[in-house]
Amino acid sequence: MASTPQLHMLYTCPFCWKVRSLLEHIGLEHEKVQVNPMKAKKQLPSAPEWTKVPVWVEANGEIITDSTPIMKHIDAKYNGGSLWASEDDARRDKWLEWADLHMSKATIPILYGSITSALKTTTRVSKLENFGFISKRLYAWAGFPIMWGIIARSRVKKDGRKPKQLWHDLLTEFTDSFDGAEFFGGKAPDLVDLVAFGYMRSISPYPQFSQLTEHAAGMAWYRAIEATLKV
Ligand SMILES: N[C@@H](CCC(=O)N[C@@H](CS)C(=O)NCC(=O)O)C(=O)O
Repeated sequence: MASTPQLHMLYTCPFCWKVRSLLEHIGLEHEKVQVNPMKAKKQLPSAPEWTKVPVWVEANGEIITDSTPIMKHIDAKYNGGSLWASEDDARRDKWLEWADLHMSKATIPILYGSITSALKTTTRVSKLENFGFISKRLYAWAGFPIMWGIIARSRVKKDGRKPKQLWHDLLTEFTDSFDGAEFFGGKAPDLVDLVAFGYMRSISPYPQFSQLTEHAAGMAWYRAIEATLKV
């Protein structure tokens, strides 16, 4: 049995970036298990019931699934629940749902919404993830027409906005909800900040991140959270 908790993850998965951001914010020691994307479904300790990453496994073997419940669990168990605590539960719940609904959907369009960005992203993903020798090459070439042609193009079309505009609108909407404070949580980040930050941070390994850095209020907030991470 492991002596520290484990995070089973894919490097490029936005939901895993949410949990990683919380772990780095509170400085919790843990082991990262980077699964092979081609074998994830079989390898995960939560399989066959739950076949998605991230999966959190406590040292005593307890398994928690789904990124937001994992974050609440970690905050409650290791951080006295202080990031989830709020003076206004309705506001917190509303914006948590907003981030999980809208920010999660904005990552694919910016990474795969045009042929050139899809090609750049899949090449980078094939280097970052723990693929086997053959599947790494296969993914770099076969992944991009699938992600661009099948998934991303229809999402961009449905939304009607350019992926960059979509992100800028989301960052404006989110930072406007701070009512002049530095963070959603006020003077310090709370769990909603870390959820939104995690989605945005999942774009950071790619060149498309430069399109987000042009949003002044969004970047001021992003950099302020980044400064709290203990890595
Ligand atoms: N609601 C889940 C979504 C997780 C998710 O969709 N993860 C993707 C990787 S980014 C995955 O594992 N997909 C595999 C599958 O759907 O079978 C969460 O927030 O953790």
